Amino acid sequence: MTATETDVAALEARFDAVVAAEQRIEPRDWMPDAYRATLVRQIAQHAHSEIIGMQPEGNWLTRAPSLRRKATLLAKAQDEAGHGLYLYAAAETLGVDRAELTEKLVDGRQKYSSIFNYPTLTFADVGVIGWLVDGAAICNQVPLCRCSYGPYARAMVRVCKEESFHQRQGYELLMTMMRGTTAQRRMVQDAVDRWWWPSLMMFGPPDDDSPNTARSMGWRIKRHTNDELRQRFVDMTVPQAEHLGVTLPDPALAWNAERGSWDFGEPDWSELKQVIKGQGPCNAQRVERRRAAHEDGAWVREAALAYAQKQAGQRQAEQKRSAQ
Ligand code: BYC
Repeated sequence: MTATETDVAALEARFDAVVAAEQRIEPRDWMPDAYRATLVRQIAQHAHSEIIGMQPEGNWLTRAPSLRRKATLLAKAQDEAGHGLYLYAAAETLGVDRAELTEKLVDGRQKYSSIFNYPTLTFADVGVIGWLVDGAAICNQVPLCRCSYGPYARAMVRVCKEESFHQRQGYELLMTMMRGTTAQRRMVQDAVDRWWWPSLMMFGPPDDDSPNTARSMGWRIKRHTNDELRQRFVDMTVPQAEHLGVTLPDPALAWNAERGSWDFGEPDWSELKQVIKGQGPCNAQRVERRRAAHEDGAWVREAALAYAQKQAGQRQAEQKRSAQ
């Protein structure tokens, strides 16, 4: 072994020991290149999902049925912008630049969650996104608070607290509609019928078709497989659906006393593949809208940069004066 090989072996051993001891890897620590690349991939996708995820709900901001509903929806969308920012900041600790990540998103070189490629046809969709989509996000993200990479794990703590509020506002909205007219109840059921299967697909492909899971679990980035989290979500959601008075659109849904869990049907995995490939109902529109917003915002970024440079120049001049 050369001296360099010995050094790398020692660094690897330390990295493995930190991960095995459930401690955190921090930005300045040595990490394998593939671990860094996996984190950049997942955190960037996650950040993009938060930002693109504002679009389906944003569609209803100008048409919310009351001032209270509008204020709540605005606050939720603002939280999502905040989540995107924490996550881009976490990705930057790995040595990538957020401008470059945004370029990759709008060029179709990086992904975002499949769920945001479905249209929001009625106001009930706003409630169902809160209940099911944020509910699925919570199941997926609570374990990420124990992810081995410190900045990602810490960002997730606050994100999860806010997602819990989002889920409750969605459920409360749906409860209100279910207490309303027959037309409102139908609207809720229709939204549940359209969002149920895409929500199950948020957890990713089935375990036997998930190329990244085994390695990500070995590194303790992911703490559970896609299928484990999907099952957890179904078990959590079925009683909530009963309480709400809606039917989940799956004839195979049945309590399995032996497993102590709900059996459920197979999502249409070919649909997930199509949506991930960019061929879902709203992919083109979502990316185009993101590109336009990025271009429209160029002047804000330029102004902020010019202001920061001016401030830095003034600070330097002051330091020079006080040193004289
Ligand atoms: N959509 O080997 P796999 C939110 C990709 S935002 C698109 O299982 P992995 C919210 C996957 O990336 C919620 N792509 O991958 C915001 C991989 O492709 P690449 C966003 C998907 O990474 C606003 C390939 O398929 N949450 O909550 O081990 C309003 C094979 O998959 C999807 C996160 O981002 C999908 N559904 O597991 C309301 C959570 N599934 O990159 C709510 C963080 C899979 O190899 N991310 N792919 O080309 C994760 O936990 C994991 O990355 C996943 C996938 C479970 C999503």
